Amino acid sequence: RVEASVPEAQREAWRKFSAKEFTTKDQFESEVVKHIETTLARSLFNCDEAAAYAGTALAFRDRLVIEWNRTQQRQTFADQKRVYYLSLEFLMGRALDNAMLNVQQKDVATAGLEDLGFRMEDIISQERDAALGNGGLGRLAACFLDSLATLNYPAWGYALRYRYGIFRQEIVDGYQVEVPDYWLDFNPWEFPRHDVTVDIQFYGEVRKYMDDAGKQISVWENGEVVTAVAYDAPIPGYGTKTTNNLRLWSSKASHGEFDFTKFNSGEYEASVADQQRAETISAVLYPNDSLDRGKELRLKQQYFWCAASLYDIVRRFKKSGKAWKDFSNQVAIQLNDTHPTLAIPELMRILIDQEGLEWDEAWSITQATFGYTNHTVLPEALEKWSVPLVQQLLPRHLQIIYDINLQFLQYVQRNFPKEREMLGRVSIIEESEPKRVRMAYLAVIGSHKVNGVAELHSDLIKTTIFRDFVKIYGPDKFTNVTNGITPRRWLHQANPRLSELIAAKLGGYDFLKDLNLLSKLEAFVDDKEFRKEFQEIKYANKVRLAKYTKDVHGISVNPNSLFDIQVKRMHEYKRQQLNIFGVIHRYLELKSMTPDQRKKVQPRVFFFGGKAAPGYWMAKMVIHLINQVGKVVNNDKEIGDVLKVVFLEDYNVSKAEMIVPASDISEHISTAGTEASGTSNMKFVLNGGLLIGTCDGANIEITREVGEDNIFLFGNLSEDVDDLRHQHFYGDYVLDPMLAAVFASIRSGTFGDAGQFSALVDSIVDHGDYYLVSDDFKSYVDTQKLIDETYKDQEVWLTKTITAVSRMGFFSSDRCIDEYAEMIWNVEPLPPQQNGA
Ligand code: T68
Repeated sequence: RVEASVPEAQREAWRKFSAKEFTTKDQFESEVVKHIETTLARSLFNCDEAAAYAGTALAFRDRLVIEWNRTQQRQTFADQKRVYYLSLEFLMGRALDNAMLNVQQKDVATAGLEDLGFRMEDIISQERDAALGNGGLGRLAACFLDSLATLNYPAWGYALRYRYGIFRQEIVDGYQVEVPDYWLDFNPWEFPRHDVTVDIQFYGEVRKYMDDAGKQISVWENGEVVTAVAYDAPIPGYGTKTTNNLRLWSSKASHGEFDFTKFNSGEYEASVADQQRAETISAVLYPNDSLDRGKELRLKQQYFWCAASLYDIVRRFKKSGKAWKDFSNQVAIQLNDTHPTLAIPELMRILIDQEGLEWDEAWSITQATFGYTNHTVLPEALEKWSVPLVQQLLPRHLQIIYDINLQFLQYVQRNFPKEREMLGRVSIIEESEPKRVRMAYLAVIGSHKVNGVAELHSDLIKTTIFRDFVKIYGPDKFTNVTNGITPRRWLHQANPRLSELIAAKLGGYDFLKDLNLLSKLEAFVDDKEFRKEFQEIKYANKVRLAKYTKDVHGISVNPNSLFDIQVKRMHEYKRQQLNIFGVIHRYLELKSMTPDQRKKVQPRVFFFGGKAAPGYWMAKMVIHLINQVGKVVNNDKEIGDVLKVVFLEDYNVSKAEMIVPASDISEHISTAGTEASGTSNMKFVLNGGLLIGTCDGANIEITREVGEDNIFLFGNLSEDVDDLRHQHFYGDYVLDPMLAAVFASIRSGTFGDAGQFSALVDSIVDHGDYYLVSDDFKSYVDTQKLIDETYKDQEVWLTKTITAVSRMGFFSSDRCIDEYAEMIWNVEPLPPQQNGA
């Protein structure tokens, strides 16, 4: 309904009774009690913490929805360019705490809950994580949503509504066991939009015919149809009324509950099976974070999501009544990795087959619309889909991909006539058996900008995987946007006391919106009172992690020890094995000391956490080794508190919020050139911890910002990696002797049956040490020694941590989003009007 068409009397009634946001404690309590008594049908006498959480969440959800409706209306009226962030993963974690802080009503709610007999902490911890992601890539998407809303950009996220998020990890006898994460039992944050559905086709065939004007028309028909249903989640910005939308698609059979023809003819089972097959598409998040497995269901997920999202985006554009040439002035679509690359041929299909545009016009619209972010150079992670599979599932898209490739190769041939070998190298189709579609090349060719996620990484993609494309398109198509993190979740929410201390010094919380203001903290680096409080906060955060470690894992650790933390997905390139070998080395040294010598050693606790992909047996072996080492070391009476090893089970976003603020040192020790950026490195420094790291990913820019004195770098550089690998290949190197001693102790059975770990040891000793553990071992051990020495002078350490915090402004995801907006999307913010309209 257009406003003018509604009679004044009706308008008056709507205005009078329009939903209002609570602003006082009493109003909040009244909302909570109403939800508990009516929505949940409970009472004072059977309201447990779960129900109190539900009531609180529903009260806040109502609040968000009011602003979310207004934001959507405002964005529709403003009619300016919108950003669509396509990501198969959004690792959101918990929503309640974030919502309370972003709308700045946590104090009101804390007081209200207390009146009703509950403690805020207990209520927050009732919520399950929305774990719709694997790791850094998915969490980056979540931080970006927070920044987009906070900076008032008109932006939508699009993903799948997985019934099962990333698996829960249990450790049984030291081994990882995967448990399904069924998280949708109660999810107050989503709104089903049963009226927003899209029918998506798979399989079938392409029929070509000439229309009356003699133009060739392609029709994709006779396929199987699955319906996408939209579920929306509100994304509140911090300290603004802008509330954006995350739209998640769920799959269901296109004919609703049952196929009634089948049902009526007695084929009950078959009709249910159809339904289940359709629902399988959005059933589960693939748990591989850096390996492409090429499974058909994964391709189905990708197309289902791309097609539903594009349909939605195009529908919205068409409502504006604008001409197609304006599409890329209204729409920017960012491809988070290659997972949504099918959106490129899908938009071409819509424009050509359905809207009747000519190829060239469709292609220039498509290129102008898309931007592509690359997150890896690891060859095993680059997506390549088998041509026969694409042919069968998406026959029309394969034709379009071949046409894109043909045009592209002709262009290359014209411009580089002498470089015939280049054609095979840059072709979208890899001439393997079977042939495969190189999705990264399709993404580069179909986008107007390609970015890496840290400076080194953005340089590397230009000299390795996309080298030829830099020559073809020129260097300006490639750019860098160094990753960032949202200070709302990773400082204010995870470390409220530190946030409060900073606010007290800087005269308010403006730094949460402009993180560069942190630089003003440096003036307080010698302020005695400030230093004391800063140190007390770190200690309290360590005490909290120590308590958790005792309660959950039964391991006592002393919070006065140096807390050393490595939490991230388990992967050989991230080198948790280097860390645990370092721990074993330390243990062997301690065992060779006299008790008096041992007393002088800086006590340390090594915390590990992270999931291994279920089929990645080497990563699982490292988990097992860590647990075996822990078992031996933690029970060694001679060692006591001087060394402890803890594997924190089921690392996830909400646990990160507790773990990150508790570190003295965290480890970011990937083989140089392999970690695109890393983002937890930024979180740890922002929370007053220092890093030990290689010259890799964003570690390099963190060093530039905080200064070389405030970080512990070690190891070989990325430019040396090729040569070193060569030397291993030709047997032209010596295994580091300290590492040899570590292996000898593993082989002698110190940590249980040595056979269990032989593949891990052999990969280094006999199979080329691809990740250069031996080459970096000495430098790593020496640097850990330096850390022990430095930590002994707590005043020096404290100065380093405070200085580093004050220099972290650059790593806010707000800075990233402004860079994307300016360099890639060309979109402007749409701030809410002061009068609330
Ligand atoms: C990470 N990638 C990078 N991938 O490893 C990390 N992959 O260096 C970077 O900081 C981060 O992205 C953000 O840019 C991932 O997390 C995945 O999770 C993934 C998931 C599915 C398929 C492939």
